[in-house]
Amino acid sequence: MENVDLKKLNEKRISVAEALKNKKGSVELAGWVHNTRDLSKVKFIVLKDMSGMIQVTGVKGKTPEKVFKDMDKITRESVIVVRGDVIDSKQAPGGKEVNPTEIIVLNAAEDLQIDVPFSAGDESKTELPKRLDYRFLDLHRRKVQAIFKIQATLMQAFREYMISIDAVEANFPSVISSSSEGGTELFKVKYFEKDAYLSQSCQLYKQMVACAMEKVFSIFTVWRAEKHNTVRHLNESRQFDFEMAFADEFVVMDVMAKSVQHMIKKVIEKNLEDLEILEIKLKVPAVKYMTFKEANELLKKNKVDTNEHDLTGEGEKKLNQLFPDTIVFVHDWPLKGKPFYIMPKGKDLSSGFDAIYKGMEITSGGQRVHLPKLLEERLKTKGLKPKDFKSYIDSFRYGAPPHAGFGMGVERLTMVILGLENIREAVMFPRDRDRLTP
Ligand code: AMO
Repeated sequence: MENVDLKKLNEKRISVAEALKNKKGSVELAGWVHNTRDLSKVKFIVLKDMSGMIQVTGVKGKTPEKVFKDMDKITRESVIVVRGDVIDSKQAPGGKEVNPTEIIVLNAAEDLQIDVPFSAGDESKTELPKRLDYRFLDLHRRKVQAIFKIQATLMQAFREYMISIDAVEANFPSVISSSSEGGTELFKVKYFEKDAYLSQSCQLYKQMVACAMEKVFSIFTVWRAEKHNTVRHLNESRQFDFEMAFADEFVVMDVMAKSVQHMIKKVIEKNLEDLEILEIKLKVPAVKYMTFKEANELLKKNKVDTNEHDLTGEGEKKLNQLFPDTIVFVHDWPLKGKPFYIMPKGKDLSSGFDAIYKGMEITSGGQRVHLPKLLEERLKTKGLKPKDFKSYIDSFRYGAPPHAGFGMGVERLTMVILGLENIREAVMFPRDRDRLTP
């Protein structure tokens, strides 16, 4: 184990991608040992960093003796600095290799095969629960990195789109005093002498801000104490939230569709290599609108079981088969199937909607109740106490425009566009019923 001057290393080091692209002659690289191979007279290390992989080739009699001698002793995932010369090589992957003059081991990895039954190689067949137990190692894999690089692009592109329509990014409290979605799926926390809860959504806050600042957005973490363990639910997840004044559900469905189209376009542009690693072909989605009644009639016609107040999982899958690569907005949702803050439309229907994409609900939203009297009624109908929502109801007494918005699951969107079987693959460190570490 040796020390190097990290400031100097940063000044001199180039990335593997740069070395592969156009560099010849002396270089300094740093990264992880992906693999080693010993053919007795020739030894190889495959070095990886975030930009790619390059072969480091030692040749007996040519490579400095000590460097050559130690090359095959370096364990996989060890962190090394390689100094040497980049040369063209027909046999090497990428057409270039490094002839090392010096290899410095910054931190040797313990032997993975012995200490943990885990392989950090891209070919690893390790099951998801084990991978999540060793997520810090799992994150060394290019396939896993590709997922999170794409997710980062989604978040960046969401921000970009929102800023382009003059929405203001907002932060909201994560500790709240009462439910924001109705129901009982809240994590209780102690807040000094009071009982409080972890935020289940920023719903009430984004509405209050939109009523003052017109357009607001956030990428917000939410907690839901649902006990079920499914491949599409997390207990801690993130949402792309948007809220807009002077808008109904049709205005915000359009905003959502355009934001997702922009996000996917950016992924196609920026993450070409990551999509290749994951073997995903992405298309910018088309958009389709239908009422809940129309959706259910269509599903019945296709012999799919339907539900009175919600779409069934099977129904969501069928909509994807009927309209592939399309965001299907199902609006005029039954009032009973939507939370108290959604504006009623007549006696039984609402201004709420869900968006289904690639066989799964990714978003729900709608126009909100901005009239205090009606809001009190809606709360009572849902078995909630208006006094627990005093400041929220009061906010609509002093200049609240009609408004609408949506919340879209960050992990759900990542999951569906990358065809992941389990939503946990779309979170670096998932929190579910059983998992609180790492
Ligand atoms: P909703 O509860 O439908 O609506 O959530 C919005 C979107 O967030 C994602 N999502 C989840 N993802 C993973 N695990 C969960 N447990 C989970 N729960 C929800 C889904 C879902 O479509 N305040 C409203 C939105 C609004 O009206 O603006 C809300 O939270 O993709």
